[in-house]
Amino acid sequence: MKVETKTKPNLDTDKIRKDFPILSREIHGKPLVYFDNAATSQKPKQVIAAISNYYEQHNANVHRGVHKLSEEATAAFEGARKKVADFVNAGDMRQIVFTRNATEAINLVAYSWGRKNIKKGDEILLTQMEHHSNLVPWQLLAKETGAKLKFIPISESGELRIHVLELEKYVTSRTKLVAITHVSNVLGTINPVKQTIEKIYERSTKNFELRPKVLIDGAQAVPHMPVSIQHINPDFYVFTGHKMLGPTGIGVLYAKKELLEDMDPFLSGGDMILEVDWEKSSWNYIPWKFEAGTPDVAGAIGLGAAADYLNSLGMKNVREHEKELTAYALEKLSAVKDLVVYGPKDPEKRGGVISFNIVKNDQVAIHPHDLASILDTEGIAVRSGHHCAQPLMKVLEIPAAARVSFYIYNTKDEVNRLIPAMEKAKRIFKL
Ligand code: C6P
Repeated sequence: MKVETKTKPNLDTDKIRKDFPILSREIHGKPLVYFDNAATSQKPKQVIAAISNYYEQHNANVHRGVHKLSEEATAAFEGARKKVADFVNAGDMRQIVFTRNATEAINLVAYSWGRKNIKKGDEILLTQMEHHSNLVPWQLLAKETGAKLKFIPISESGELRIHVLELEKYVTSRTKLVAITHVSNVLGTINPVKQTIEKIYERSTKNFELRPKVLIDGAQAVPHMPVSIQHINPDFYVFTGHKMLGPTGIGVLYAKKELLEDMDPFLSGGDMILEVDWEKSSWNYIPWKFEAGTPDVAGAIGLGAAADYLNSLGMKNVREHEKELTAYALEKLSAVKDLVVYGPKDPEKRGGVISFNIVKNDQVAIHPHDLASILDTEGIAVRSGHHCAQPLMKVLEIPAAARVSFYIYNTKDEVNRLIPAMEKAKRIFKL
């Protein structure tokens, strides 16, 4: 029997790359290698065209006019909400609130739900691997209310320690909210959010009067793998458009319907009201109760087009492509002497994010900013710094890290260019 050794690639990167005009740019005379996708992704022609087409043909304010253009703009805006709801299997599109980004979505929950439900002595449980966006809003809430923050620790391999004994320590009768990232933007760790939520629910319903609410930060998950919110079953789930081929300025909050109904508005003004009198007002239906003022109509339409684009590739293929590239890059990087990679070694357990340092005698030997600048001279864009996760840097005992992060258009040939560029940096630093 003939054994098939060459399998079909998950994505046709040659074809995909033609959709991204920016990828034909040269940087310092070298073809651009864009490895900073966890910060923001590039945008395909289809998304750019959807935004241009809206401004050229349908531009009007939404939910306000009875004229044709306003109806068209409203239909495109609400159509985008439906596309986004379907993309993450949210169930009901009324549970999708458009925000500016993931950060604003978390702040919305911290203000509207948190100010009403968190009291002195309550506990908010986070993890050691949270992005500042899923930490600072809870710090402010805790300071204002007298609540306490607790943190699920991470293991040596950069995974959450969430076995039963740990959860007994961290989930108590006072825990009112658990907020966890789905995928770490530094370690790449894919957290088992469904199982974690189940364990938390089980522990709290067995032992306590109330179960805590759970918020999942999906900023680094939704762009890169199939996500079914109904399957994961969180109370809140947030993500951001610009990391998933969409434009900047548009993000998403998903929440359970009864929570949205019960929460007070975050921002107030036009469009979020039903009736306004001199002294008081009543609120619009969800989700518009949380979308005060003229929304980012073009942004939502661009995000809808991004969801269409990703659907046309298939999110399973996107995940497989990134997994293969990550495994390849981890193997290639392992040949670079003195290079330390943070996070799980197993590509199954991580997304397409690899943070690393050149370490000698337990010290970071090339500052990641220097490393990133040298890679830039080779046309390779990577991020360096604390990655908006300063407390995690303390846990890892490093000042900063360099990070490559992949997406649908990245290739093994590009990874091959990374290795000599790293060696060049080492030569410059005489390492
Ligand atoms: N991380 C990175 O380079 P906004 O800025 O609101 O669109 O996304 C915030 C955010 C929230 N959670 C996680 C896990 C994230 O990674 C990010 C954004 C970027 O890692 C920019 S700091």
